[in-house]
Amino acid sequence: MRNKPDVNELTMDTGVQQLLVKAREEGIDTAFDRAIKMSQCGFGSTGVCCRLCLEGPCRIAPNGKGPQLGVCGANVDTIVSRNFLNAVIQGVSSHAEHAREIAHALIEIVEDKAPYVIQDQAKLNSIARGLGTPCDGKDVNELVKEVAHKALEDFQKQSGTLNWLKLHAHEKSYKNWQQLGLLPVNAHLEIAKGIARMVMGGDADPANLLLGTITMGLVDGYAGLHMSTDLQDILFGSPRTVKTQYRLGVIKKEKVNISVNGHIPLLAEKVVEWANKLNEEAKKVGAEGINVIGVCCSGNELLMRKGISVATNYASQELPIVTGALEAMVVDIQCIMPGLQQVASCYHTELITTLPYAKISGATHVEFTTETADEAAKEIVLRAIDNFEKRDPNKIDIPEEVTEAYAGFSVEQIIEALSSVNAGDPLKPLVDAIAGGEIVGAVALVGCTNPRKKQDKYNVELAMELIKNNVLVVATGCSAHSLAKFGLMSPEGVKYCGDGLRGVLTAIGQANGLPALPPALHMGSCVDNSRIADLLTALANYLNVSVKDLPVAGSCPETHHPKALAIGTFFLANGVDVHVGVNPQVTGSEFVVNVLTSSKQDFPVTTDGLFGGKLIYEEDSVKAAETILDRIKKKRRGLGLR
Ligand code: BF8
Ligand code: SF4
Repeated sequence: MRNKPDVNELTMDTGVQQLLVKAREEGIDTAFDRAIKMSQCGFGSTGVCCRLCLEGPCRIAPNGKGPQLGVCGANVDTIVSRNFLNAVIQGVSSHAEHAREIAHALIEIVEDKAPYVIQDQAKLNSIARGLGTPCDGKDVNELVKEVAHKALEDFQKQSGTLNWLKLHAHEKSYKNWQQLGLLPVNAHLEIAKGIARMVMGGDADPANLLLGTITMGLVDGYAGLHMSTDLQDILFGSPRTVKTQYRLGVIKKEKVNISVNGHIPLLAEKVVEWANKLNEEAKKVGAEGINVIGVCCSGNELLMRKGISVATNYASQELPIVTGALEAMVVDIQCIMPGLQQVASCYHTELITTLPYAKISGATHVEFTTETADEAAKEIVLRAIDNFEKRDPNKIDIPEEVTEAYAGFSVEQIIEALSSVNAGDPLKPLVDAIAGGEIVGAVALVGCTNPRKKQDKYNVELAMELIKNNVLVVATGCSAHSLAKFGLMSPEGVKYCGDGLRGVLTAIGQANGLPALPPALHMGSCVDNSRIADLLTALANYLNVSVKDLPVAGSCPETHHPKALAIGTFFLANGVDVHVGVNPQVTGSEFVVNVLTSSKQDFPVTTDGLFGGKLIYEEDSVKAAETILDRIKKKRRGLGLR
């Protein structure tokens, strides 16, 4: 095992560094330590290991040395493309399940079985109209039920394509997928079909497998991301600009601290509600009140709609426990490290799982259903209050730093901000700035942090390079946390921008009563990448071009989860270049690498040729920014812009 590196090699976040030192002193391992101990297998990291049947595992040796076919005769291209499809399916099923749960909850709510109140009737009407459901004369409950049933059809129908794809896809992209025979029928059917084609003896044509992966990307985008966002906006309200705080300093010594970690906001919203209701109870045990803080994407969801502060992102999710001042960490699903329980067991912190299909041994389980949402949230908050007195004062150490940031930039909110500059034609100021070159293009910085990479460094470095070169950044997921922590989501961040971008952000900001808009606009959680797709579709419609023609790209510099690969596939299908900064585990097949990463003139079948976007794998953020800029400039030339 390597010696433990200095903590400042593991993360840019000084609060996380402080707690990593504390954890080491207390003999506690975190994900950063486990990443150092865990060597990476060369076969697995290039995608050439197949474990799909009991004839194997089979692995294809690099450079033609050793066996070049699995026992069944599968070659390296088949094995790598099947493994890639497998990863994308995992991401898709996470997002589709998220959307389905919200649709199901909406039905329970309007049938009076679940204690929530529909918050956004304007969004409800607009989604209903988009789905072709007449609104006139219907009450809210009736309309919610119809919309929710339309959503559930996307998990049941046996012909046609997803209602949510028809609702949101750009017409030109839609036609392209239709011609290629890639339109998904229903989410569950496609997930099952994807697994069926991936199994031993299924699809063995690597090009066909990769096309099947694109269909999975469409399921992810429409029956996962878009559906989740739309239904959550209807239920909890569409985000509006909020000011908040980031970093571990948001944990308060005098308060009962509860962190929510996960993705589906049904529970997290209720925890906030019950924390407010039980604030006085906390005072009875000597606390000043209750402080709910967010981690990962549940953090983003609560931040976007409620302005709840955010402690940290994925890679350092164990560290809030190490403050010794966290009474409960409540989790639902996705990106929840099982290692949380080992760390929690060293403190008074109670790790509370809530879903019947996502438990962690050793953790407390408080079962959450929408029908019993109030009882579960109340029990969780009361448990946290009880735990306050179990703190060990000698173990408390809370980093002081906090950073202020703005979030809540839904498409509706961005359009509203632009309307302050041009009420009659809100997109015009943005489009004029792109045409004039003040804004060269836009990049969506999305996704994760990964304990194998120095936390936040690659997200922040890439954003800095881009804004310096007048590229507007929008962000979601854990990368949004990185940018917020380092000042890129506050108006002061414009000092890092090139002159053109700074001028535009300052003008729009001032029209809205701010010194400037932040150079990175926080658009939400990972499912909220749908908002980014909607913005691109609106721009493409405005300019009467395809999404693939726009001078934009997506980037996930610190990728860790298969969900990020699913989201990336969705954007590739729309013709948007996608950068990843972590090995996507496909490099063992030259064919797969060429299909995904070559330009259309360099290889017969590429995603660039079929859809207009390609995968860029580059670990160095500065070099990645150069490649992204080159591609953006190429797309500008295609539009006749300098
Ligand atoms: O859905 S950004 S580390 S928490 S996968 Fe996970 Fe990645 Fe964070 Fe959110 Ni998204
Ligand atoms: Fe080996 Fe083929 Fe089985 Fe994979 S499917 S483990 S390559 S025999």
